[in-house]
Amino acid sequence: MNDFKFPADFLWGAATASFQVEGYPLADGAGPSNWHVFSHKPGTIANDHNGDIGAGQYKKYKEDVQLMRWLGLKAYRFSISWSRIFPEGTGKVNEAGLQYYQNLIDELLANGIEPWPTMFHWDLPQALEDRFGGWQSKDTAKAFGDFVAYVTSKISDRVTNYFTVNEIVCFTRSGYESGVFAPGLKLGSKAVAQTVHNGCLAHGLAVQAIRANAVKPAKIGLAENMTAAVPVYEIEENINAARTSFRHGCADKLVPMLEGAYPDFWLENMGGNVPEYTDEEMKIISSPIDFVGSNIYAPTYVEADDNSPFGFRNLEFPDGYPKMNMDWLRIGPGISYWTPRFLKELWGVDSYITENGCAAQDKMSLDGEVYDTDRLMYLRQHFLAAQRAVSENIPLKGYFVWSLMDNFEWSSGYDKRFGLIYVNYQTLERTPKLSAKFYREVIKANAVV
Ligand code: PNW
Repeated sequence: MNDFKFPADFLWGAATASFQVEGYPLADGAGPSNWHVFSHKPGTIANDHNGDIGAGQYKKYKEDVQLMRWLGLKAYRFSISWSRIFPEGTGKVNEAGLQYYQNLIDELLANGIEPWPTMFHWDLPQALEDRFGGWQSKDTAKAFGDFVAYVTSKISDRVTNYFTVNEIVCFTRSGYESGVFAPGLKLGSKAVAQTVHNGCLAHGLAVQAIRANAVKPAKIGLAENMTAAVPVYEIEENINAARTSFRHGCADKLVPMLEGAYPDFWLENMGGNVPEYTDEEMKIISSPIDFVGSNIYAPTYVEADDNSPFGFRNLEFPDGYPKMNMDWLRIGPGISYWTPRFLKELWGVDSYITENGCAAQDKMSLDGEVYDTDRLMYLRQHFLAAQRAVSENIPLKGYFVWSLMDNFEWSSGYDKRFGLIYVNYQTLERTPKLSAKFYREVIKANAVV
């Protein structure tokens, strides 16, 4: 009988990001981030929401750690806001900003929860947008390396695991090409490709900075959102096609990081829009890492196709394909099996699911409970797929649900709720949803219940 068990050391966690949960972005001497500036421009964010309050974690972190403890989390993935610590991006340190993260880390450890910081989750110091054009410039990547070196030297006595950057495509393409995210620019193809390369360079410089400055051996990875390719049905031809599609989707990020070079098909395809880079930078970008984090939400179904140049075809979705409460959030739990499997087959890496979860139309009912059976079933199917992976000895080491609590969902503002814990934005009161009670039992049993 399959009892849907996970390995004893499987790391159950939940994730958030600084700008989305903390609130009070200018408190205690912090400088503005590009997301602070962007979200205060009328018309950029649904309902003109902004991050001024977030979920208020900056003031309520102790209460939130108690909720994590109630859940039984083994690890908390949070991000460190660069402009709280370096208000100008470089130069003078704001001690109070650093102190906040030291307090949070101490509180987590005192409650038996491992801190898993992400060094960059999109909130770039606005000063670096102004001085360098943000991710358009390699100077921003260099400044990131310096920031990471400094923070590592201050927290590495209590931190072992680090994520460098979160979702390169979202802080580069979505910010500088489509302009839906900060800083809201619409640049040409070559300039955009340069931002992506500079994001990879920032990752590599951060890996080196952590290795050089950590006072005890560090484990390092990044959190990436890849094209989560899934064979549309499981015959050998479709599985091979999906693996190729997965690698193609990673061509300008994970491939250079894990193989040391941009792939030929990508260079040919990019033609004159290939970014400026040096051999030295490719060495930095491919600095060895310990694991890959995958942020996976929605599938791309792939079918073998002998008539296409690389033997695969990513399928269109029919209208009416089931979704959660977000345009792009199509339901397809197979990603929690296939992503760790392809990461192993292509590059032999350990992996964590660093984000998975969904937005749902949560309502507090009259009895004070939030019955998010839709989110619960979404998560349950994903856990079953992850369990399939670990049962086949695929090195999937842990799972961070996005998100611990409702928060600022970027351009969608506060109406799209992703949390296990409901936040009343009038009072900042927290209420665990039904999905949180379910997750607590999964963690307790170390099995899908
Ligand atoms: C991730 N897509 O972003 C981020 O890391 C989180 O900060 C965010 O809150 C979460 O997922 C939910 O959106 C994504 O278009 C942004 O497919 C866009 C997509 C996926 C993830």
